[in-house]
Formats: sequence, C-alpha cells, structure tokens
Amino acid sequence: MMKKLRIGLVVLLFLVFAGKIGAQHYEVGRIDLQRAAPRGDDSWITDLEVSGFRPGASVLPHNTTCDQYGRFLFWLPSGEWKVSVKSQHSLGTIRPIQGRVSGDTGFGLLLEGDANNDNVIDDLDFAILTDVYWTDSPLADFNQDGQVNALDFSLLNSNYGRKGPICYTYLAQVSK
Ligand SMILES: [Ca+2]
Ligand SMILES: [Ca+2]
Repeated sequence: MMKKLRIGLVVLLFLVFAGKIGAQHYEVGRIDLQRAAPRGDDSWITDLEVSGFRPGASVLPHNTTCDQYGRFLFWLPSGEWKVSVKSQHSLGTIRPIQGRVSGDTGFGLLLEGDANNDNVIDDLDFAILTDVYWTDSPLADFNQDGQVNALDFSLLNSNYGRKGPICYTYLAQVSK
C-alpha cells in the first residue's frame, strides 16, 4: 500500500513538473544602455528584473543578467503578456509580447538615474548621488564605469522627472 502511494506521488510530481516546464518557454531579450563605452564593453553587463503582466494573472518577476551586448534570457508562460525590464538604477520599459517570438525581443533604452529603484527619477535620487559623489558606490554609478562623477550626474539630470515603466513603442517613436 505504502509503495503504491509513493509511486503515485512520484508520478504526480513528475506530471506537475512536466506540465510546468511545458507551459513556459525562454525568450531572448535585448536592451540599450546609457554607458560611456560602446556595446561590447563589460560595463554593459547589468542585473535586470523581468516581470510579466496580464489581466487576472499574477506578476511573474524573475532576475536575469544581460551580457556585454545587452542580450538576456527570460521566460514566459504561453499566451499574451506585457513584459517589463528594469535595472536597479534605471527606469523600466514595458512592451506587449504575443506568443512565442522568433529572434531577439527589443525593449528599448533603459534611462539611468533611479538610484533608489522606485521607477521615478527625482530629488531622492539626486540626494543619493550627492551622498556618494566621488566614490565607487554602485547606487549612483549609473554608467557603470566604476566611479560616481559628473557623467552620472549628467545622466540623472537629463532624465530628471521621468517615470517608468516607459512603453517601448513610445521610446521608439521619440528616438526617431
Ligand atoms: Ca528614484
Ligand atoms: Ca559612473
């Protein structure tokens, strides 16, 4: 009796696991970053949080890291989702994804300056930058060159007052 119960439990766990794996798939995302060095430099390697949204569904946040070319892996269950991407010191971007995508999925430019990671660039971020100016603090090293200085202030200043997540299609329009 106990043996049959154990076998049944193993089969059940396998089916649940197989169903979970089969219902989701991996995608390749791509972002642009405000860095002093061009794409391909190690300063582009950045930790990201990816979340999926749709009416009635739970948020699915997960952490990933982009490579020096701004590419990263993320996963989604099948179906239509709005997907946001954010780093710890940038505003997030968001875009719709319908079904499985072939090739890279672009998420646009992540605007730097969100030192306290609340998806708004304002006085609170400026206060943090002031506190850690001329240090190597990652909090306000927005261009990830190893030092908090005028280049980081310039990024915060140019993005001041903006809020995330920013729709990727809007970013594509204003960049033309
Ligand atoms: Ca902020
Ligand atoms: Ca810097």
